Amino acid sequence: MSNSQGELIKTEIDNKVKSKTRNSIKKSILNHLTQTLAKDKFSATKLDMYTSVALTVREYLSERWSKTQRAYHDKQAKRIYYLSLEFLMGKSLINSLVNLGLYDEFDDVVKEFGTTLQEIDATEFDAGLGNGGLGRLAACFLDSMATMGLPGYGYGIRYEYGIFFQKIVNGYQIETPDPWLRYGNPWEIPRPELLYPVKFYGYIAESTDAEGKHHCEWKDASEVMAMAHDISIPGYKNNTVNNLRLWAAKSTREFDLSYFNHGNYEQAVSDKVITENLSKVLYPNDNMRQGKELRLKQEYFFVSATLQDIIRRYKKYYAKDFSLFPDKTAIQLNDTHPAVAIAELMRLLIDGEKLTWDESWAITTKTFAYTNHTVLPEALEKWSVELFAKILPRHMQIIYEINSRFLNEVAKKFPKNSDILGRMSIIEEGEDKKVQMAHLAIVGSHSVNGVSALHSDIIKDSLFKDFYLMWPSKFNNKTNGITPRRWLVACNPALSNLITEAIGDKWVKDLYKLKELTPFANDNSFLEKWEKVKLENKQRLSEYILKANGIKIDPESLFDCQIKRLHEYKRQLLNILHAISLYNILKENPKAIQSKRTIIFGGKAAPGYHMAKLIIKLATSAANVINNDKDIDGMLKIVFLANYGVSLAEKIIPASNLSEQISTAGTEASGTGNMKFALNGALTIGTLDGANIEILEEVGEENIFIFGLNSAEVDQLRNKGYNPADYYNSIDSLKKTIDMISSGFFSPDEKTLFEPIANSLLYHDRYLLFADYESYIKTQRQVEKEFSDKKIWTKKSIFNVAGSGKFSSDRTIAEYNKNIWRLKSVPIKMGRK
Ligand code: NBX
Ligand code: IMP
Repeated sequence: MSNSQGELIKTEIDNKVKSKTRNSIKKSILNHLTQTLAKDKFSATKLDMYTSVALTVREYLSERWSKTQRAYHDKQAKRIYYLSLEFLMGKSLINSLVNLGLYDEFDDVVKEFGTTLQEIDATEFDAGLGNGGLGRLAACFLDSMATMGLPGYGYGIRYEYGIFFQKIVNGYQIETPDPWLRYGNPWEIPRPELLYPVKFYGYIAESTDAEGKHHCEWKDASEVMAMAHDISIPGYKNNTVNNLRLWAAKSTREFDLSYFNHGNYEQAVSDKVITENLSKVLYPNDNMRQGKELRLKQEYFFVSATLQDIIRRYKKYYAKDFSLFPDKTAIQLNDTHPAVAIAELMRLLIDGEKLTWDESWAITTKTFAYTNHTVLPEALEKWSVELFAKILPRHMQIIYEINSRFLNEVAKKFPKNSDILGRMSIIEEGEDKKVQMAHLAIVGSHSVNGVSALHSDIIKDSLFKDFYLMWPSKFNNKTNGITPRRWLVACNPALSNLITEAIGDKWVKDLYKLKELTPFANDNSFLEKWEKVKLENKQRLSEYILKANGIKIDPESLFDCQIKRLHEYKRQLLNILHAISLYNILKENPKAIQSKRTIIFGGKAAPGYHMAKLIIKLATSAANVINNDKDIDGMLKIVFLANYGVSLAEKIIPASNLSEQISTAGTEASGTGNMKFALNGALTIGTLDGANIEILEEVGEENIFIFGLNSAEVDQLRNKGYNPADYYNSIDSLKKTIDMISSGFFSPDEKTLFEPIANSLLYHDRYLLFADYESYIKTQRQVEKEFSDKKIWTKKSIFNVAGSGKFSSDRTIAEYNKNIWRLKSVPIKMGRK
């Protein structure tokens, strides 16, 4: 048999299998429409179609899920538990199909039903169970763990309401609730049998038994039940399906009954509602402490249920022998939000399993690892001791004991240094004593990591310097990453196909392979195809913008995007200052610049963060004035896209030319949006902050626009004494811009509206916008010049994609696994059951 005959036979077999798969997909969708939902062709809605398709996809997932979970049990594999208050999953349909390798088959079948996957996808709600980077990182990590065949579990809260919907009304942000579960969630499987009690309040009764052993009992506590809901996490074409387990609060039956027995039915019902409020809503603050009682209860609720579940799984094989626990269990804390787990594991081992303090502490510290995501002081979690002791009396005792033993060690290590004890204590002394959760997390973990090289250095050199001196080997870096499955294959199919045509498809699992694109930058026909893909993506986004905002933009213009949470340190204001100064230049001469520009903003402000909300109003107000000014000949447009989230990012990023990553150096721990843009062929304009530094290293300085002070220079300037007024007085265009803002040029009906913004810059400028202003403006002129040469820009776009290999979350997870978790991957074979 010749080679080509062999190929033919193989193709024929493939086609037969595919057609069989198509038939069974079609049968299953029909079955769900008619049997599960009791609909017919007269009554089926779009939602019914979506639900039927999703339930069909779920069948493929479920089979693999069971196989995977069984394999982990059979191998008694070591597991990694990723504990996070946030999982920003976005939509599941397309991603599941891509990872299952069934996209084309489903695409064909749904066409027979007179619809398309894109149309069905539009019906799905985002699972918006997170604020921003930290929550999305958790979602990317789950995808990578599954793709690498690692026994990874996500554990979190099944919030009934995710991050709020943002509407823009009259230029202002308005928040409305996100009822993502209203029409059911075909991706989750409720597990009513998996139910754990979680206690709050009450007091600790201490006693000593006949043998002289000390016992603590938690009495008079109120109890809430945690009920599991499971969500499948498919790996990319490898049959692995891991689990994301989210807990919902349920009231206990006894609780209801005690009132009921006394005839107080109404009270019973109202208490049930109050209890179940625990998992009602995600706190919408990112990088800002709030200190609310309900938040601390959420943290403990999910931690306690999770540890009970982990211990149940462990005990199945090892009963009461906990000596192997750290060899079978790794727990990664996604920031300090789940750090109470350290005290909870101690409690479960000491009070529950009757282990000694020393045994329990050895197990605990070998099990936990902590990831820090911020250096902003206002974001570091601290809980008042009073509140903590009220809600978790036993944990407060345990934390005091951990602290006292820890401080003894510190005193031994640093004798004659009394200041250091106060600085390192887990308890911050003062009128209102506080539990410093980061200190607890560091003391109770064997690994502490930052999320980019610079950030990890800052942690060692300043934020946690004392701890680093005490335990240098605990500290390490794990530069963040993103999953190329969602952030290229699924969101940018045209570019993804073009890349695969050029270099094959191995890059999807081995992103460093993108380097092989480099020589194609010299291939003119490839450059044309690349440019065409980008233009078509921009045309699609332009249509969306016209529909959403009623603004007509030129798809050929430079798409300049800043999409991220609204925060002063991220400096959306610096971008606005540039827009206004560019407007002033164009007002004098519309031909003064070389490229037409569309500035696109997207991002939510925390509902209580007034300055961030005012910045949104300034962006929309400036957009109104500038977009409607005939004098500038359409050379500049500004668009604020409402309700930025995972799904909107998937639309914007493939259409972007320029990625704005302009935080004050030393403030953005890493950034991951920066990586998504580079992977989709946008060039970055950015400061030497977070992972921007590593993007620069990977793509080369000719292919990125770096400006502004570096983090050492920022420190120096602050130490020297920074005076923003000096810049205002000496830079004409800056002065003019600030004066326009403060004098009401953009708010003619409310002249003083933006004064607080101008004043905060003039008199404080905590994030040094003025210091970086000139460098930023100058670099933006360079951007326009380079964008005007299509060929050079396209080459640089290719070099950005070619240099993005490092930023796969597969690489990040491989590093976590090699240095911290040390798990073996477990291959899953399908075939006969
Ligand atoms: O975590 C973000 C950082 O700001 C980014 O630089 C980093 O890339 C990303 C992933 O490592 N932090 C973040 O998103 N924080 C929060 O969303 C947050 C949420 C709740 C909270 C504090 C912070 N209480
Ligand atoms: P868990 O890991 O104990 O939460 O169980 C999750 C799934 O793993 C179960 O629904 C079973 O499909 C599978 N499983 C549980 N226990 C065993 C076992 O002892 N051997 C093989 N598979 C198991």
